[in-house]
Amino acid sequence: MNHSDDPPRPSRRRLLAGAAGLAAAGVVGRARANDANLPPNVASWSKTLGDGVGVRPYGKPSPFEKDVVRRDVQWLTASRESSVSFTPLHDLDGIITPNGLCFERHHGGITEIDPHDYRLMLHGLVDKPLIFTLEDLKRLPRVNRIYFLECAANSGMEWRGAQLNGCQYTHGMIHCVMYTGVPLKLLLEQAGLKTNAKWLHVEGGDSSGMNRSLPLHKALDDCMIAYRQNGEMLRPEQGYPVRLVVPGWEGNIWIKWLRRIKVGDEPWYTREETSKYTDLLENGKARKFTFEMDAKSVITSPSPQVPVKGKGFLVISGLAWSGRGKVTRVDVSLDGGRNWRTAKIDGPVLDKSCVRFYAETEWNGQELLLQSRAMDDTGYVQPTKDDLRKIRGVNSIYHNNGIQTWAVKPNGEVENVEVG
Ligand SMILES: Nc1nc2c(c(=O)[nH]1)N[C@H]1C(S)=C(S)[C@@H](COP(=O)(O)O)O[C@H]1N2
Ligand SMILES: [Mo]
Repeated sequence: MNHSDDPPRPSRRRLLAGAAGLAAAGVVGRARANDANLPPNVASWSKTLGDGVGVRPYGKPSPFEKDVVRRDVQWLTASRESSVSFTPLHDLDGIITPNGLCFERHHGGITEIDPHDYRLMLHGLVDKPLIFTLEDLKRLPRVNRIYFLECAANSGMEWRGAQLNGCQYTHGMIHCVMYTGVPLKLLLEQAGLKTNAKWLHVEGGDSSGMNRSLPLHKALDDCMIAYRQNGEMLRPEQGYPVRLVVPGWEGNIWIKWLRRIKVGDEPWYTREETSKYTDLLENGKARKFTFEMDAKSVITSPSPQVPVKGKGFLVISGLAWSGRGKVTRVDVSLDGGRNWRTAKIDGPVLDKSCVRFYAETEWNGQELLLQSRAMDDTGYVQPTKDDLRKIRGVNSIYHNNGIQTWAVKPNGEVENVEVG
C-alpha cells in the first residue's frame, strides 16, 4: 500500500485521460432551455405541488448541481484507502467549503467510530493523565473558529511545470470551514504540564495510526480539539468524532479520529516528519519541520473547468490564504505578471482563513494570462514559481505556493500554463 503523499509524474496518456474525464463530468457543452418553461408560458414546476416537509429530512443540493463533487485522480495513488480527493474550488464561491465537498486525505481509509466508544488519552509529562469521552469534551468551554486546512502536497504535481488542467486538481487539497471545539490549552491545563514539557505526540485512531510531533508553544497558542464543522458534527471523512485543528499549519498534522496526545520533551521524528513532509533541496539536504503554509492564492474562475462563457463583462474570482496570519492584499494580472491590479476582497478577512477576491474586466476575445498573488500581514508576498525553484529546486513535493497562471484562449477555453 502506498502511504505517501508523493504523486507519480503524469504521463501524456494520463493527462489526456484526465481531460476526457472532464468532458465526461459535463464541463464542456451547454444544455438549451426548454421554451415551454419560458415566459410567457407557465413553467412546468408552477403547475404541481412539490415535496412536502419531512420528505427530505437531510437536505441535498439540487439534482442539477450533480457535477459539483469531489474528484480524484486515480493514477495518483496505488490504493483508494491511502489516497486523496479534491475540493471543487471552481464551482464554489465565498470562503466556506460545504461539508460534503471538503477534500479528503486519508492513509487508511475512512474510519467509522461509534461515539460511545470514543476516548481521547492525554498522558506523558503531565501531573494527572486523563481520558476524555466525547461527552466530557462537549461539556468543556468551547470556541468557534474559521480556518483553512491545506495539505502540504497541494500543487505538489506542478513543481516541474504545468501538469493538471483544473484548479480542482492543482489547488483542491484545501478546505475552509468553521470548527467548534475545545482549545487544546484547556485540556493540557487540566492534566497539568511538567516543567520539562516541550512537544506533544498526536496520534489518530485510524488503521494508519497517523502521528506527528507538535511543538507545545503551538498547542498552547491556537490549536483546537474540534468535534463540529460548519455547525454539525464532523463528517467521518474529516475525523468524526474528533480531530485536531492546527491553524495555518500543514494538513498532515491535523490528526483525524484523534485518540492520543502524549506530552514529551523532544520531537518523536515520526515517519511523517522525516521520510515524508520534509523538502529535499538541490544540495541534498532536506528542510525539516516546515509546518507553516505560506501565503498562496488561485483564480478559481475562469479556470480550465470553468471556461469564459462569452465576450463582455467578466468577473475574475479566486481564493487567497496564509498560514502566517491574515491576507492583506491580493493582486491580479491579466498579462502573465507584467502588470498588476489590486483585487477586491469581499467577505470576512480572518486569521489563517481563506479570503475571496474579485477583479472585473471587459473581455473581447483577447488571450489572457491570468495570475493572482497574495500578500499577508507579515509582509510576505507569494513568489513566482521560478523564484520558488531558485531557492527550493525541483526535488520537493510539498509547500509549492508559487503563482499559478491560466491562459484564456480566444474561444474562451482556459489552460494550465507557465510563463517566464
Ligand atoms: N488519523 C489521520 N489523520 C490525518 C490523516 C490520516 O490519514 N489519518 N491524513 C492527514 C493529511 S495528510 C491531511 S492533508 C489532512 C486532510 O484532512 P481532510 O481529510 O479533512 O481534508 O488530514 C490529516 N490527518
Ligand atoms: Mo496531507
